[in-house]
Amino acid sequence: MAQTEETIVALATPNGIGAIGVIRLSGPDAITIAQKVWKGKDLTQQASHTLHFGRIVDGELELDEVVASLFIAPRSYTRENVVEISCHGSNYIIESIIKLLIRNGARAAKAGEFTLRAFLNGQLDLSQAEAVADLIASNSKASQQVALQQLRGGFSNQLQQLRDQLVQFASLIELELDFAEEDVEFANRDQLKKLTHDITRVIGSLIQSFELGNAIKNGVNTVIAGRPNAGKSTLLNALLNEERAIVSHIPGTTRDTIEEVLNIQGINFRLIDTAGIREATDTIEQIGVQRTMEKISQSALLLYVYDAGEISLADLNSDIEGLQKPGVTMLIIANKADLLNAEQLAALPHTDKAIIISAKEKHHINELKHKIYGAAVKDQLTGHETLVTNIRHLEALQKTEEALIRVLAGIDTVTSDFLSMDIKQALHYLGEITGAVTTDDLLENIFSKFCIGK
Ligand SMILES: Nc1nc2c(ncn2[C@@H]2O[C@H](COP(=O)(O)OP(=O)(O)OP(=O)(O)O)[C@@H](O)[C@H]2O)c(=O)[nH]1
Ligand SMILES: [Mg+2]
Repeated sequence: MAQTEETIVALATPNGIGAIGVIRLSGPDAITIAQKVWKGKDLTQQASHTLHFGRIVDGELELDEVVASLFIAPRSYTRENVVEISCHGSNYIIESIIKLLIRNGARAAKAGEFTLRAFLNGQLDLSQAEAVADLIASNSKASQQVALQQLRGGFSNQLQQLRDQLVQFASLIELELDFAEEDVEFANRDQLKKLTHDITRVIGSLIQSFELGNAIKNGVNTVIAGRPNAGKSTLLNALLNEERAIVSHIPGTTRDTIEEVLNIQGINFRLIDTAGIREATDTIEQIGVQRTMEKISQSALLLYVYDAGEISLADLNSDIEGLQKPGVTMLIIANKADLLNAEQLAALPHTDKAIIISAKEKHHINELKHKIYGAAVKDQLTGHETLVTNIRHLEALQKTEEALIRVLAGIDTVTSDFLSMDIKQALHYLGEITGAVTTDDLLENIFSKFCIGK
């Protein structure tokens, strides 16, 4: 799909007015094309990794004073010749220079085409290329760290090792196929069993890491729900430390959902304050309650808030039971503790999922934040672990796992040709992650999601 003999051009910085704009050229003719519109030192005679001041000219017309950075193949992001022109960040200047370069032999780059070339030229593997997009999109320390780890190839190396081991076995089994009549076994079945077990275990833990990886990359949907007047909006405000939601003593104050992002230790929690859950008396309220229930089923974390002085233990238990949803972790928050005496406090349920707070007085809000964080991140993050954050990778890993399970099931019973097929399947899906196995559709799908100029 890539025509690497063409030289491509695009703006690498965001559209709009800025102090500077960077126009990137990549391809075999990048330097000669730049030279055609350049007034200054001869760019074709300069060393790699050097900067040059000069003017961009369109015949007699001077367009801008710029700095050109030279990267000579293969020492560049794309492994091709690259020139980056830093010009003044005016839309008019940027457009004029890009048009001029196109008139002189470059072609407008497609979305992600620079990174696609980096991949095709072996600078990055596929999961590393995807990490570039993740890094650009990262909006918290944790998501930046995970993307950087993936970009550096931690994930790829791990997969490559697993693949290498399997390839060895696959070739031994292939050999058996060649000697089918003689009933020989080149591939030791016990060793294969152990290897497949080991690999399946690693794949399994990568699959499990997705829950956290996804939380880090996309944030955690966190719903605050409970009966009217329990103090849900007060709690939202206390967590955000600002008066975001309207609070009043009138039950039914919050009618529509309110969403705000709270960052706890680098992870974004999307807090959703909802309408109180009760028997609705009017249509608007009814819609509000419906919406709350929908939000709960779409969330990963539920902060169930109740007024600790108001509700009976039986009602509490039935609320909790009614709100329990598969895949949704629930924290049980007893609110308005400031109104209770010691005896009442002692009677409240105490479990590791329960906490007693006063939203109004901001008591135990930090403890609650710890619990919220702990519900998403079971173990402390070191920043070096391999976490799967990409759905495409998750699906490929799941298919690998299925194939490996078939290998395990068949090792002692099925013939070499069936075994070989399942091993090849596993290899195929592992290869899809790093790009050892690709199709044009797959690449198109991945790189079209990039921005132009990356
Ligand atoms: N004493 C005390 N009052 C609280 C506390 N938290 C909330 N309140 C009061 O309880 C009332 C209801 O608070 P809200 O935050 O509006 O309750 P809500 O759950 O959002 O209510 P709806 O939106 O109507 O469902 C307000 O008068 C708050 O000031 C608390 O910790 N202690
Ligand atoms: Mg409210």
